[in-house]
Amino acid sequence: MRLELISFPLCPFVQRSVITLLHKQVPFTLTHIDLYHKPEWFVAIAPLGKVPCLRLDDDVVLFESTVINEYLDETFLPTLHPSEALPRALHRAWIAFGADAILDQYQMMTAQGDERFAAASRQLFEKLERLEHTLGGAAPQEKARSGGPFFAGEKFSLVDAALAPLFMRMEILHALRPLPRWEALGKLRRWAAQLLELPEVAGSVMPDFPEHLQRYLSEKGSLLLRSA
Ligand SMILES: N[C@@H](CCC(=O)N[C@@H](CS)C(=O)NCC(=O)O)C(=O)O
Repeated sequence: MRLELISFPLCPFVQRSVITLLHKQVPFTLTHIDLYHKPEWFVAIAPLGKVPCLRLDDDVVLFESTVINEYLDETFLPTLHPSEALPRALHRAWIAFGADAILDQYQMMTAQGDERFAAASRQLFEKLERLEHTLGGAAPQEKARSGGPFFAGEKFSLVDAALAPLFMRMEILHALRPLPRWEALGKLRRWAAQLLELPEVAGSVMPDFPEHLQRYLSEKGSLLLRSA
């Protein structure tokens, strides 16, 4: 089966699927498009007009990163999802949580005006702090953890693939302008560091990704670059 992932190079949702494909060592091609000038062929095949889309054998098109990742996970075994229904449901819930945090992060990176910037930052950091406390607490999924390095302990899961793009951007932003509330999240940062070292995560973005992201932020007039 031929797999073509349709991408925008800076998109964290595409990155979720690239990580999953690389982790599972599944051959695929990557087609980048310009989201500001969407090609007609893309508009025709993408029901929501968003990347990622996964085209199978030039025929069927899947869309939505969580759906694409679950399809890849079920098709190219072994699975990265827990085998039991409750932990699997919790993993799906945290993947959805991660998607919301990615959107908050995007809002923070591109907010125009101090009020919007403050609101987006507040929403993002409240989520990150909640995640930090969940990792240390008595939530049901914690019982499966064996002290890291990943979300569910020793085994890399789809939660790791889904959150690594968020963490990669947090570290890049923190390097551009110190973010004390991120710095304070010890467990998340240890988890992030483990993820960012993995070849499937490091190789999921173009070379010089931090510089590309910084250029994008600069074009967007990001308030994060104010003191950079
Ligand atoms: N829920 C979607 C979100 C994908 C998404 O927002 N992609 C952005 C780029 S990062 C996009 O294609 N935006 C184009 C648009 O909204 O027109 C997923 O998980 O795949």
